[in-house]
Amino acid sequence: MRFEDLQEAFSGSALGCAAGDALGREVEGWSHEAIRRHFGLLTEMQDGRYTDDTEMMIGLMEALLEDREFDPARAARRFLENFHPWRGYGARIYGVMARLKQGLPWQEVGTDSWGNGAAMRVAPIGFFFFDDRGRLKEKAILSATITHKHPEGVAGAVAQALAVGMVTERRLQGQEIDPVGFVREVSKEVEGISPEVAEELRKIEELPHAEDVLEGARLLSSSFGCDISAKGAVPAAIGAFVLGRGFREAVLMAVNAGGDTDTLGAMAGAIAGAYYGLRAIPEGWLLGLEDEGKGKSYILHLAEELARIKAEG
Ligand code: F2R
Ligand code: MG
Ligand code: MG
Repeated sequence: MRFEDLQEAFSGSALGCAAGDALGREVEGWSHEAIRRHFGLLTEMQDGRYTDDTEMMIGLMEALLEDREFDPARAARRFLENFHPWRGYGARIYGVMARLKQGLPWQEVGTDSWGNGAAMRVAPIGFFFFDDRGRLKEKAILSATITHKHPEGVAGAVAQALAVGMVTERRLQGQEIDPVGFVREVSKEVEGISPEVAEELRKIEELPHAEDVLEGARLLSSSFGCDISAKGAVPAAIGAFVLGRGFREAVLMAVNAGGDTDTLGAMAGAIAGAYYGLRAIPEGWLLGLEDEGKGKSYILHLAEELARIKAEG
């Protein structure tokens, strides 16, 4: 596999996640109607700051660079090292971090959470293991259970990782996505972990065509929970990728759907970024993204290093 091709997909996914996260941050928790009333259509990010979604994704990329087989103990250590509460974390994650700080092993710090936090950060597992579905699933489950032990929290992470992995594979093979087949495959793979999440995913097949971004956002908002749960958010994000024609449309549909907007943007951005590539991310969004410390240059560097490892085999 050519480094340049892998780099375009891996960087697109990682920075796509950060851009979607930063775009949605300002309106996290707002309803679709409230965003529409205030902005018409929200298209520009405020200050380019990302949230917990990207901070934890960075931890997974760092852990993969330390050990390409993925070691959950290293990932948990990175989550704690990178933890900035002001980025806005799920309520249960503060307890997870406190237990890690006390020195508890990673197997003992998580909760029975069905939140979308394991899915929002999982993109690197998806693109790094895109060529081995068995390992992709195994590592997505391992990475989820550090914090999320409820089957719906785990299934959401597996579905999101699979979506990223499958589109990465299609892109690298130069093949187009068949949306119905793609959704069926993802849904089938998670049926055994959570039939409830699998059922929500199948709803994507029933979505009508959206004329424009606002129509797509409205459809997502009325069809899915779009909330802090894995079951409500992951199908909406995958739905945004399926409905959107290109990276920008997919992310705008996700964010303007309302609800858990930073997370919907992060997940739709990670899938669309892997499929359409780094070059498809609007220049203005990339320019606006924070760059000091572990900002966009650092994320780009991590994605490039992962692509280099993959290219070397
Ligand atoms: N937390 C936020 N945003 C709110 C604060 C941001 C605000 N703008 C600020 O600046 O302060 N966003 C982030 O949280 C979501 C991911 O959450 P995660 O990682 O899944 O956390 P957690 O705590 O495990 O689950 C989330 C909540 O879901 C409910 N819940 C989960 N499992 C439950 C169960 N078994 N029983 C009952 N409730 C359960 C709880 O309320 C959890 O706290 C993303 O949106 C990310 O952006
Ligand atoms: Mg967040
Ligand atoms: Mg969120």
